[in-house]
Amino acid sequence: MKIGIICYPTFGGSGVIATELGKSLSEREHEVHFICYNLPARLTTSAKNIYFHLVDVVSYPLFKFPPYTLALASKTAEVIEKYKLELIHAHYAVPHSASAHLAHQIVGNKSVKIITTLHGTDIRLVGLDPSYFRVTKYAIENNNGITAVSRYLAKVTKEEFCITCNIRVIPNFVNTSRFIKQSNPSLRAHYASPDEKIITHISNFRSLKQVPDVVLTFEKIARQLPARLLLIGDGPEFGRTLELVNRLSLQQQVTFLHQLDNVQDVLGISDLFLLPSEMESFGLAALEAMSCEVPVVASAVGGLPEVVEPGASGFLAPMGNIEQMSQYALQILEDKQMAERFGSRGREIARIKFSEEAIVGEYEDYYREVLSN
Ligand code: GMT
Repeated sequence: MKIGIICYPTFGGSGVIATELGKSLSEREHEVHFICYNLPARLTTSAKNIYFHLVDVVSYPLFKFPPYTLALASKTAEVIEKYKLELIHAHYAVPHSASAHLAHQIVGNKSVKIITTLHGTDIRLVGLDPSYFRVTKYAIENNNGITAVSRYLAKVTKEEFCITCNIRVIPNFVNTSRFIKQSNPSLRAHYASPDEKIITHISNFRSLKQVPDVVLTFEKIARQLPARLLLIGDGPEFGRTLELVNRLSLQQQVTFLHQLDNVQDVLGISDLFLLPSEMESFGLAALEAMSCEVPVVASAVGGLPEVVEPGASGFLAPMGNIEQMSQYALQILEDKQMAERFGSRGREIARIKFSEEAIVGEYEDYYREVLSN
């Protein structure tokens, strides 16, 4: 198939999944065209069957807000025609589903089909805002196919947007060969001494990720046993988090790793992963941790119960309950057998339910189904 992928080229979950999906599809002999405003973080264009098309969002003094949505629609229409694409797969509804729909109208070619994958904040936060609600609902109802990354997200989308069209649940996936537990003593020694536990958190440091709760939970853990906290990622809450680390005098125990290309290396040496988000439609970082045999302590919100099996691969606590999260964390860190059992079950879940091979196959099946309608 000839497939166009529209996504945000950032380290965020939707961009990561879109990029990994495109790479995997290209290895399965599909021709994949990425259409983005930057080269996606995990993409190398030298790979076979992969093309990259830059969306150039031209500015003009009159524009207070450069019209990205239109530049994307224009570029998508151009790429559809030039490369005779059969399918556009947009990731993140706002504004990608609308731009893709517009491109479809522009080329007037009914044989190209549009699919959007809903990721989470595009629906629950941005899409529901009155500024974007009508256009998001319209695009969802008028695309040829819609997928959601969890049952939870499919359900809330239908309820909140009052839509009756089918939403196919295709969960996120992980490359279990790359995300694997590693015995990397030199890397481990770089971050911690042998008696210290390594606790990790990865996110885009937006307020809904509750990164300060990671620090507060860690502080309670570190009172009971020697531990280090590795914070991977960057974003709006970075300053507030740093300030909290300083206020609690945790500078020696907390390391900020900012944007990392190889998060799997750090997950591979971690003892526990914390994700206390206010909302999470899936929690890709938790899945990547599980694939590396790292037990997860997260909040019981959104689609996280579909990923983390509470009491088997980690624990889920009520959102904001730092006391409960730190107790769960200590329970795992102080019990070697439990930690190993949770780690193995996490890896098993990743391999059985969320492997790249199986889920990319589900996308291929869905593409064929949509193309045949
Ligand atoms: O808000 C974010 O965390 C970023 C966002 C994204 O699109 O990059 O993440 C969402 O999509 C991820 C990939 O499907 C999911 O794993 C995250 O759970 C989801 N974030 C939220 O629902 C908050």
